[in-house]
Amino acid sequence: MTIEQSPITNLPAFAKAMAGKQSTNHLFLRAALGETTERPPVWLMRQAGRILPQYRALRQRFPDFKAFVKTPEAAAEATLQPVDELGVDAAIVFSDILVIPEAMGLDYEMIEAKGPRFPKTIENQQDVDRLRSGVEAATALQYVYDALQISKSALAGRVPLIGFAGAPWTILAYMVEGSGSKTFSKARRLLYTNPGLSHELLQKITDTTIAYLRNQVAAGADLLQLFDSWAGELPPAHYRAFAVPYLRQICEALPQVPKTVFAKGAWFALEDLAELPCQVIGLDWNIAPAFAKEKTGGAKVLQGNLDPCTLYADTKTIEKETVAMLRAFGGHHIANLGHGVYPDTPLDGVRAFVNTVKNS
Ligand code: 1CP
Repeated sequence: MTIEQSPITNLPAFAKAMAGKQSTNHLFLRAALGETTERPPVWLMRQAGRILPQYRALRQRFPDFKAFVKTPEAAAEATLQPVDELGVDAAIVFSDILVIPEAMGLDYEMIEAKGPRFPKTIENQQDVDRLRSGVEAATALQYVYDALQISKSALAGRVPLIGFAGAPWTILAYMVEGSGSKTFSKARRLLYTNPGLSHELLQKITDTTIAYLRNQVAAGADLLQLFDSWAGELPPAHYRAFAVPYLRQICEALPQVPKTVFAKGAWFALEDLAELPCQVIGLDWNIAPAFAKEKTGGAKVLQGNLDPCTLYADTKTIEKETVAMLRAFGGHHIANLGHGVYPDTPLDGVRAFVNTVKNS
């Protein structure tokens, strides 16, 4: 099947543009566009990072994570490392979802081995009014666009380059909560106590994210992934009211490239997600492939969803579990884990996973 005939996409301009590119490995984009491919493409969420010795060496030059992210040459190096070391079928630009709150005026610190912390959080109308948004906020992220541009030319078409952003609900959660959280109860509480303010904040985040992702595409991103890491914290009605409409706005604003929505824990929202104008739905490991296929009705390519903990097992177990997952999806599938690879995962386990998919 050619890209133009693909049943689940309508991106003729994109298909034409791709035909002219010298990319040697189109597998990931072809699969994302719904083509039947000779094998599923494979990459890993959080593939750039501590699992790689060369990342750990590079990271030593930057005691501060944010300084690392803001040095485009270093970020591009981290972006290419998993392609060189593991032979994955896509690169993802090295950055973080928290650059958006920072660009909007809410500064954060990345605390070693703990995670992000925002000294000031969003509590009231004044806090929301003070935030920059849209094109103006997105201009502060030139370092990400530079990292994409350098990565793209260094890749020289070897594999496609993924750009990304956090989904508005997940970004709101960090801005209100001030860090990761076991319950996200402050953020969830705001949706009940001040729905109007919640929507205002979500709209400002959405406007910024759209401007940011447009710039990412201009800088060379071939596909965009939205990470809704805390989707599973919301009840279905709230996910439908406070998350899905903003995901829709973002997808609609970026018709030029294929898009993936990864909403962790949102098994209950698969039918809603299937109606978004995106091509790929990312799945976490709690979702059985058959259940996801049924709920999305064949409308989307599915990405995922091996339990990241599988990669701590022996090679034979990893091979067996990976083959079982590939069979369960049975095509229209991009192989990945159900969430980011854990930093202490043995590299041999990661290799066993990637190689099993590549030899399938
Ligand atoms: O290969 C890649 O995917 C690298 C690029 C990347 C991406 C896509 C990084 C680098 N972060 C992210 C996305 C991201 N960041 C998400 C969405 C994906 C997910 O759910 O895992 C989230 C929630 C964050 C926030 C974040 N950044 C955390 C989680 C904190 C919490 O609340 O639990 C942490 C620890 C970070 C720091 C970070 N970002 C990236 C890396 C490699 C690191 C660790 C820094 C280091 O150890 O060097």
